[in-house]
This record gives sequence, C-alpha cells and structure tokens, in this order.
Amino acid sequence: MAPSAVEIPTIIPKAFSTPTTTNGKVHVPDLKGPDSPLPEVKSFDASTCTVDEVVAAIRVVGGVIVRGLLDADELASLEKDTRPWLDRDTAWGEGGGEGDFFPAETRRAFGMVTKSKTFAERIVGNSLWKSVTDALLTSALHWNWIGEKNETCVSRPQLNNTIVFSIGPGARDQALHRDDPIHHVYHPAAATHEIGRDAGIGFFVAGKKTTKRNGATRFIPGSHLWDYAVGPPRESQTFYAELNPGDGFMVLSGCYHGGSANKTNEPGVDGVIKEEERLVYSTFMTRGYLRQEENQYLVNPVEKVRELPENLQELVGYGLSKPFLGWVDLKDPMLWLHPERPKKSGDLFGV
Ligand SMILES: O=C(O)CCC(=O)C(=O)O
Ligand SMILES: [Fe+2]
Repeated sequence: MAPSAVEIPTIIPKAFSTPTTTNGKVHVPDLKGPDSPLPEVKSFDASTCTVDEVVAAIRVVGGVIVRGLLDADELASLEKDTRPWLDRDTAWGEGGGEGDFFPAETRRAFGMVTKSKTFAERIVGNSLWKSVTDALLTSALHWNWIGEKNETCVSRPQLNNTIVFSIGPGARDQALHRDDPIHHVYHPAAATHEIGRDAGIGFFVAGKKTTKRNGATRFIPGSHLWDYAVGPPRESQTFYAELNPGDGFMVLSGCYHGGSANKTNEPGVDGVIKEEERLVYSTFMTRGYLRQEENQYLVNPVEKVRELPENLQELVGYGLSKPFLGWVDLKDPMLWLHPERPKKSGDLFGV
C-alpha cells in the first residue's frame, strides 16, 4: 500500500511567555507581533563594543550592525580567494525547476572554510562573532540521569553554512523569509527573547559598500519574537543593513530578512548610471546537536554508499531534508552523489 500523507506534528515551542503574578496581580505579557512598535537597530564599533551589549541588542531587535570588523588587506585577500568561485557560478535557474528564491543576477560561492583561510579565521573564527554565537546557541542539558549519576552536558554551536553572495545590477528583491524553517521551527509570539529560542544566527560581512540602492540585506526588527504563523511579512517594516566594506550584520535566523534589489542599473539622482556589485560574505551557526548521531559521511566510504539502493542513500543522509537542509553547492546532495545526473538544484521545498 502506498504510504498515506503523514501528519507532521508541530515542533514543541522552545520558548513562550507565561503570565506572572505579583501581590495577586496578574501581568499579561506584552506579546510581540507585526503591530508592535519596531525596536531601534543599533550599530556598534568592533574595537570598543562588548559581547554582552551586542548580545543584549540582538535579543531585543533580532539584528545588529558591527562597524569595522575587517581591514582592507583582509577584504582583498577574501576577494582574491572568492572571485574565481563566484565567476564559475551560474544563474539560479528561474523557471528551471529550481524555484525563484534567488534573483538570476545573484552569484554565490560555498564551502568557504577550506577555500579561504581568511574567511575561516577572520569571519567564521572571528572572536566577537564566536562569543556572540556561544552566548546564544550553547545548550546545557541539566537532567541526564545515567544510573546513579546525573551527567550534565553542554552542546556548543557548530557551523551551519558559508555563502558568498554577489548581487548584480538589475536583481529584484529576494522575498522576505526566515532561515530557521530548515530546522522546522515554530514559535508562538513572545514578549521577550529567551535564551534557547534560536536554532541559528547569521553573520553578513560586507566585501564592498552595501546600500539600499545596491541590494543591502534588509530585515524586520523584532520579528524573531512574532508568532511564526502570522504572515505574510510586510515590506514597509524593513530596515536596510547598509554597510561599509569590513562592517558586519548579525541577524537571528528567526528574523524576517532577504537580499534586496540592486537598482544600480538605473540612473542615480544625478541621472548617471553607475553599476555596482553588492558583495557580502555570509556564514550561519546553529546548535551543535542538530545533526545525526553517528557521522555517516565520515564512517562510510562514498564509493560504498554509491553501491546502495537510492532509498538507503537518502536514509544515510544524502537525501535533502526540506526545506534546504543538507545541500551541497545549494543543490540536492543526491546530485553530488550521482554526478552523471543533470546539475539542476532539484526541488529544495515541498513534500
Ligand atoms: O543576500 C542576502 O543579503 C541575504 C540572502 C539570504 O537571506 C538567503 O539566501 O537566505
Ligand atoms: Fe536568508
């Protein structure tokens, strides 16, 4: 018998706000939603800010700007390492069965930890970024009785992805979205942020000046605290993270955001067309426990995996979890396993 459609249970919310009482008075929490006032986005200076103030601002707003993280030499080295990979990327196949998540003018590079030492050390390993992600994504397991002993454990964050985004002139807005649906997160509205709520956080470092006109990442401040069922997101509530080269933007995966239209193919206020590339180096971190128990990719030689039936290859971990989880170069990993197949991204959404 063909399997019937499976009713997928809603993930248990990891954070919620409960009414509290003082002297018999019930305080109903001020749950946040699209009609709440939007919190102000803060900018910090990388050379003077503290981890605590950055984390505190992220918890209220969902995103912050940090100025002056990388210098000109580091940016030059990043671009040298990255450009060949961007040049080799092709347009995301609009209408080619790959959906329209990226505008055709976007070029990307992936797997940057081993393609660029500067990316690995100065972005993924950036000490401020590392401390911020440690504060937000470390999980403590308090209750773990094993016989007579309660074995408490700490799970530290892990790298989730590295993507370089080049957005060319003429690109349209990327639709506003959250990034934590990859982990099937649902949250009801909250009054305030609670540690433990987030499945991930992203870091966008500008390789070139990014402006509202050339496609800066935009996001909705405070939207990480809204009920995920409420939608669609409103463009009118977006804040554009305009950055100078070397500045960074940190944003929780639960915040609505997206890459923006690059309008530099149109005449500016002076009537002159001056085309610009929007170049951003991005990375995300996620919780350390969001993975398989036995590391199937290291324990099984890939030639042996290729000898297995396809349903087992998928089960082993070469199948994509929808949406968008487990990709290689943003494509279904089964296409990596079967290089003879046409290099379409495959269906990254859906059933
Ligand atoms: O290009 C950007 O600024 C954001 C890209 C993004 O949010 C995504 O691809 O998920
Ligand atoms: Fe995104």
